[in-house]
Amino acid sequence: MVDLRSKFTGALIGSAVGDALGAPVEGWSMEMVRSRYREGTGWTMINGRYTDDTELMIGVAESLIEHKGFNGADMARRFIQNYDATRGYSPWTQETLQRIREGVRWDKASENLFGGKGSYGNGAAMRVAPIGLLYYDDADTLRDVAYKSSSITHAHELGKEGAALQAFSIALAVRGEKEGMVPELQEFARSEVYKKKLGKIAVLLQKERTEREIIAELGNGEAAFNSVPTALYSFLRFDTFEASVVYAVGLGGDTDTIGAMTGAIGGAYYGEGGIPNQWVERLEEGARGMSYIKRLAEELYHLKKSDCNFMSAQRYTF
Ligand code: AR6
Ligand code: MG
Repeated sequence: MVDLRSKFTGALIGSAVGDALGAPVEGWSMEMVRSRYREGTGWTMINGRYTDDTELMIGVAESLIEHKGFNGADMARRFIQNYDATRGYSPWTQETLQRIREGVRWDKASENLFGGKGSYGNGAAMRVAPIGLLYYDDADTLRDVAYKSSSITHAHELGKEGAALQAFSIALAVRGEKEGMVPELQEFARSEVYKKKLGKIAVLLQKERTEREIIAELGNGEAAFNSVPTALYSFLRFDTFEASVVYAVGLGGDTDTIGAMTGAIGGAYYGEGGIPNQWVERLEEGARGMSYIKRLAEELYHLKKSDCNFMSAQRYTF
């Protein structure tokens, strides 16, 4: 049995590890990634520097902890405060954060992107791990908070749904439900696009598939629907954190984000102990580095615990 605390730290550290492994090869083809890293597992992390994915995830965690739950204005403020231009933010996210800084409401600034539909990029899903952890036993609140947190930068239905599915995958991983994950997610999903992809995952898992098939069927791009299912598949296909993340990054494309999302689910399932030590040790430190991310995970865990105690105390009182 992996204990809950280790699942919380595993998810956040796992996400950062996947991001840092994928970052130096972001946008590369599968063949190019393979020529940079070695065949098989045992990869050496190149420099341990994380990207916007982790920086935003840190903002999500900080805000949930500070407000003991979701507060949109505060979460947006943290994204803006933590913003580091060298971390590879998309131009649309930069523009949206700038608009909020100039006074546009946190849930309005992203609405007018892409002809008024908003972005369906994976930028909301890649940062959602703290939400999957805090609400792992409450699917309705998890969905609601995942949608709202997405709408800060990603207003498109498919962007929000991608974040909710990624959060729910993490929740199921916390609960140790790997076998039943796809059917549970199919029931949870509201959009046909994702229901179809989940159906494909179930079929693809039935026998050995080539990387090329996986990329063609599930995708490896920046759209949430072309990367959230790919991360889930990468988790489900293997039995270790390492094999899943190496596979996810090895597909090429949006490697940092698919790596981060696979790492978050894997970390939530196997716990911190399942993540190779040499990767954790190479993760950047500094003001918001590995130790800080770990501390955030522990604070989220304590928040979850106190929340549960409060709820059960209430049940006894009334
Ligand atoms: N219509 C057409 N194309 C779209 C739409 C739409 N409604 N929405 C998104 N795209 P974006 P992200 C395409 O810019 O999700 C960073 O490196 C469009 O081509 O919101 O914040 C992160 O680490 C758009 O440029 O970015 C991630 O790896 C693209 O999807 C990655 O970038 C991504 O949407 C995505 O971050
Ligand atoms: Mg990134």
